[in-house]
Amino acid sequence: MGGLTVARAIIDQLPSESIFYVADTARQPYGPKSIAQVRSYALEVMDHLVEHDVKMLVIACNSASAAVLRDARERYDVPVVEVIQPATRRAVRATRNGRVGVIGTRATIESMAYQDAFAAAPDIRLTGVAAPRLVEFVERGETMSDELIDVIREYLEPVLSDGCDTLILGCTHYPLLTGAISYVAGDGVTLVSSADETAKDVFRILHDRGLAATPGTPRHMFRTTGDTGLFAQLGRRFLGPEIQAVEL
Ligand code: DGN
Repeated sequence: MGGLTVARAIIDQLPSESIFYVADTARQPYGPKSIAQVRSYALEVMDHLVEHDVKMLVIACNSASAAVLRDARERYDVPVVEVIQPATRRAVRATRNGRVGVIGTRATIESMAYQDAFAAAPDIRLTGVAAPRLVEFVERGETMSDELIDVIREYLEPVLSDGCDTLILGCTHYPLLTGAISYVAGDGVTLVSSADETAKDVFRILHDRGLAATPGTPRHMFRTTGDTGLFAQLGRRFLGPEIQAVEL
């Protein structure tokens, strides 16, 4: 489901592009699963997309990006964009004091994928916190409550006590909690959304490689491996009205 925040950002930034989206809701959540398990699920979904002749693959999930990025770039001929590098680049530019926090699922944080991504910026100190409960809040539509604020406060404690001035929302569900996270983190902390930064990468690569669509009306297609009714209902919250016009 979280990938829909990335789809939203791509639709906003590249309104002529058509998206073929696969939501692996039958096997979600990826976050608590082992990296090996997430890797095999994600490669299966990407193989399916490539069979449908997509011109680019976007891994719209931090947990899946952490699990398959290296393999995916070798396995497919089309460009592969993931969500970790774009967010890292933005955070490196945004921080003024060299202290960056990242919150994500257990799979993402334990994979150390963000630590690897920041290896090229050794002066930056990274504080990573697994925040598994936040996905549950988003999926039940609870984006503003005292309980949510308390949970976020607890997760952000190490980030704030380390003096981080920049925080990566390292899970594609979290853009829907921007209000609550920003309320707890305060104005002094810049939030970096992996969804927005990934869409900028998609734009850059399509433009630079001459792969952009000609202006026109896009045709999006959304598929789910799970329950279509539930996907459509939750999808409206994640993506907005476009989900109504799609084939499920
Ligand atoms: N939104 C996914 C991510 O970016 O890692 C995790 C979703 C999940 O665990 N359901």
